Amino acid sequence: MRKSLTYKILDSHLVSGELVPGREIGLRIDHTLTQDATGTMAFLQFESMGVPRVRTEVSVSYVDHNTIQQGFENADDHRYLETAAAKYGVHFSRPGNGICHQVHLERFAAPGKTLLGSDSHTPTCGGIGMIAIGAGGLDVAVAMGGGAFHLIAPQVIKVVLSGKLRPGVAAKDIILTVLGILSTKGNVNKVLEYAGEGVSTLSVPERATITNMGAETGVTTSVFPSDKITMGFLRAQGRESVFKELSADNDAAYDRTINIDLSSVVPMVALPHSPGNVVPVKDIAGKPVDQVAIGSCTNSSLKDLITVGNILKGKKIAAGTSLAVAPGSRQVLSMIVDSGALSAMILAGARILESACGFCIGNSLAPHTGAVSLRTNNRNFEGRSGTKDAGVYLVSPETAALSAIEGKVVDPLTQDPKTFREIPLTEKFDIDDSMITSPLSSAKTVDIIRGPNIGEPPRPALLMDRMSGEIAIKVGDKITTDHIMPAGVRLKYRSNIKKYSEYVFEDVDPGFSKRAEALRDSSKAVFILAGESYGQGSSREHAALCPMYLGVKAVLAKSFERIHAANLVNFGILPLFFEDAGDYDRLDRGDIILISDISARLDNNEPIIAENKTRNNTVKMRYDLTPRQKDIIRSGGLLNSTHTK
Ligand code: MIC
Ligand code: SF4
Repeated sequence: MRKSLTYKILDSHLVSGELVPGREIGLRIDHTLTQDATGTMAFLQFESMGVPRVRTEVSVSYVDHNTIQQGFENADDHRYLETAAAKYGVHFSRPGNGICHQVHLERFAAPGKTLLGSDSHTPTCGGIGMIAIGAGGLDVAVAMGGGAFHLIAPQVIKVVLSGKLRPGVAAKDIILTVLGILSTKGNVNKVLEYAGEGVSTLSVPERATITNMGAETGVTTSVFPSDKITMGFLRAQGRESVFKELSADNDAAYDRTINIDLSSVVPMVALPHSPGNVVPVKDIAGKPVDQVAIGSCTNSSLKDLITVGNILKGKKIAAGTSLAVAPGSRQVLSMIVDSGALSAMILAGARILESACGFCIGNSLAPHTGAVSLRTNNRNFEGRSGTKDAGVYLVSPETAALSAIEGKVVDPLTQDPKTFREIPLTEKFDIDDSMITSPLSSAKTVDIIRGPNIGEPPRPALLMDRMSGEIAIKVGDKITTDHIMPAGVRLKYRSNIKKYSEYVFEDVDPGFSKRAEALRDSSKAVFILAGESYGQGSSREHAALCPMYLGVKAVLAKSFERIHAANLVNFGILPLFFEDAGDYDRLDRGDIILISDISARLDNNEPIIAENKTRNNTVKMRYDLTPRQKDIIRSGGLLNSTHTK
């Protein structure tokens, strides 16, 4: 059969299962990527597996999320990660070197390879023709140890691009258009594969903007072909030797096709509080803007920032509006110095931030109360910016820069097209890998340094066949992992599970953690009741690990997002969904629930019955677990099952 590009790469990495959509497959992983906020736990888990050195072609540990270093915790994590990388054969990208996805694209990514990253925006490297997938830290730890990554063989959606973007319209507007079509739910176990003659009009970093934010649709990943433009990018990075031309077979079969004429794409914006709330920028043009923030792994490439510099040149930002810019990498930063874009930004009044996640993860630059904040990042979940009642609007760098000058939302299409100077493809990037420490050839002499913030990863208990307990929280649809496990100022507790667990559902229901703990301590099971698409967003496994620590045994939801469902299984929590979604209304917080006969029902694929002792009713719950996942659940999580193998 003629193959899609996705299936070609999957096929060449298949180690188990049958490559049929809907079936579980195991993949060989060539590259792994971790970042400090998920990486510390991933390395602790890797250590507890007892593997002496990583068994991948390339593994890189980045420090980009927690770089604020308020207190000793972040710095302790960095030192732990640096020493662990040296011991286990991992490249270490030091704080200040840039955001993991941007740096991986620049310095490591290679067409046709697989990449597993403990960050949901790992698909960024799909822009260069990799199958790049986000997962929980534990899955990445297993891949570092040479284990396969298991996933459901996806359906493939072909996105055919034709034509060319008009001046002032950007790659960000393409992915926002795709989000407008697909929304943020209902796309689990799908891949977006880009094709068509419009592809050759987009540079690799523009393609990466599109694959990066594809994560917001909930797909497994997104991928572009590898072509002459890819070759040019790799040559400019001094890495042409890894180039491989890749595309789908002619007439490959797809599960769905979406056609986008680039010349008709218009500037788009995602309104608060979901990346799927997409409307044309013209619909909100003129709205006063308090803050503009340009950066994040979606939009901080050299082209993005040169575009911003060109727009700001000779202009000043409006009084009453602040502008901050965070270049995606040290390479980008040094090149905007040379090109003059940086001085244009500084002279316009921009605040220049470190090359790191920064405001995107909400650990700095929280907007003022009730502010309108225009940002180029990929997520605008309520409260993620650090200010609960601020409204974050996601836009392109073009829209952001123009709006900073005017102090109100500007539609780039209303400007003279000459405002947007054509930016030629970069022929030579500044190459300086001195902030990446290469692994030592021998690990013998390395001592891993652990500060007091670094604890042991807790292990779940074996599956209970009978769970008796209480629904400790009832939440609605589209609960993100930011709702479950806030990042921002709490990020520094990522390696201290006991402390971090105090903040589970902090913004949704601050009493949850104490309530759950009390139930756990009286040997009661804790249940979470949720609506559609539970666990959207980040890959942070802490959204499963900390609830597990608090005694959560099962989540009863209408539906789950892929990475989070896998994380729940990895930590021994049952992800159960309603056979009849209407049953959600027949349960409430505080209800006493009994679930029995779990093992036998899992064995026989029978529904699991939740008996509601408070309301005297029963509800039927289903599960989407492969035989391998059932084994993991029975052993009380992946670490237990990996360890005992
Ligand atoms: C995010 O964008 O939400 C993060 C922070 O990068 C997360 C990872 C994390 O929570 O550490 C992600 O996207 O997976
Ligand atoms: Fe960092 Fe934001 Fe990208 Fe997450 S989305 S990796 S926090 S820049």
